[in-house]
Amino acid sequence: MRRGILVRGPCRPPNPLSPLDFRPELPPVTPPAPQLVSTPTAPAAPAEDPVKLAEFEARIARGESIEPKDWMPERYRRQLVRMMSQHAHSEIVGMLPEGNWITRAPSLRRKLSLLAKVQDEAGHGLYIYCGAETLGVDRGELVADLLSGKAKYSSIFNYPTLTWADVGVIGWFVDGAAIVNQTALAKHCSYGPYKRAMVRVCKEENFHKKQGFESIATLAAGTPEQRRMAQDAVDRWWWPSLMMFGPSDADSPNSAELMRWGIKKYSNDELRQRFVNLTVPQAQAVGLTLPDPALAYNPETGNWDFGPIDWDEFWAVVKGDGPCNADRLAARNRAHDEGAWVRDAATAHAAKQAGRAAGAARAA
Ligand code: FAQ
Repeated sequence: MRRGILVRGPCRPPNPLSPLDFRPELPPVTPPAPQLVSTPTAPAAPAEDPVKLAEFEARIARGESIEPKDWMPERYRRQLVRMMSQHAHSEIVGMLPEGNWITRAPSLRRKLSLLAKVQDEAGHGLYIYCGAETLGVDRGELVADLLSGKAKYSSIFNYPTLTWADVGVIGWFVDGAAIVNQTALAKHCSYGPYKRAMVRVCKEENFHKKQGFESIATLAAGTPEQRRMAQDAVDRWWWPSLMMFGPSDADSPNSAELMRWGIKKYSNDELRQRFVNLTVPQAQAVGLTLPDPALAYNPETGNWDFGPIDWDEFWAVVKGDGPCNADRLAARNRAHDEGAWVRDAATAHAAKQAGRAAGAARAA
């Protein structure tokens, strides 16, 4: 994909040089200093009891986990609901681009692993919705916000999967980016349920990344046509994958508050840099080129410097004008409507069970 051009296409239908050896986190990088002072549109926090707030912030400073029944500032609760619900929606919508290829996987082995991966993403979504519910929100309302288009989900899932190689690159780049982001949450997030959920999610994402990279390594070592297909997928997914980490720190209204309260440990730019540092040697290992002429190792910082990100494209996709936004929402709405009978049956079953339990209690 050329920089700045949104591809319109069918939306439905320990050694970094070793392709199969991944560690979720890189050694520490020296990132550019975060510029979180400018918080363009961060909404003001409601007034809180100063004593409780000071106790809460002392707990955060001591590295204690905040649990659902603990006192927390309203802004902390709202930030977590926002972030966790967007994350859960991303996992659910994220099933669609790869789901597009389940019926066309090139072998039984590839089909089985893709089926398992897509199911895992569904599990992550449900798991994170459960985590969000510990903050006193109703999952039905969160899902309604997704279906109406009010809620955000990750920009990356608004790009089409045009060839089989896209499935491999999603595992490699998208799960790879998710691991970098979520390992930080699993290790450091101050909210206990979210932190614990991320431990299991990261283990599964790590496996997804391995299967994606292995698939791309196979294509890269295959026929010239397979190799071209792999390179084309890398070219199209690289920049959108960097955008997954969110706007640059200077334009990130939520980061300062999230970092102050220990929800996010690292800024968007720090994690993006970590991902680039991790991925460049992997691309070199399979002989594929990352589509950025400015990519260069910087011996002073120990980082791979990269070219400018097209933030106009990012915001266009976030605001609903990506190649597949409309299609993704339509697909989710269709699935929700077609699943109504399952929800009705589960509700009727629960009512029957509750009635039986009440009858047994009366009889005892
Ligand atoms: N797409 O102030 P910030 C996955 C929004 S899971 C769309 O920097 P924050 C697994 C942001 O919400 C991928 N919107 O926000 C998988 C905010 O809007 P709001 C999801 C974006 O929260 C793999 C506004 O821009 N991962 O891939 C994006 O500090 C394969 C300003 O941004 C997570 O959710 C974006 N990329 O940082 C599944 C991880 N970036 O709410 C299937 C947890 C920003 O103020 C297949 N989340 N925005 O209206 C996070 O780490 C953070 O929430 C960020 C955003 C980094 C996503």
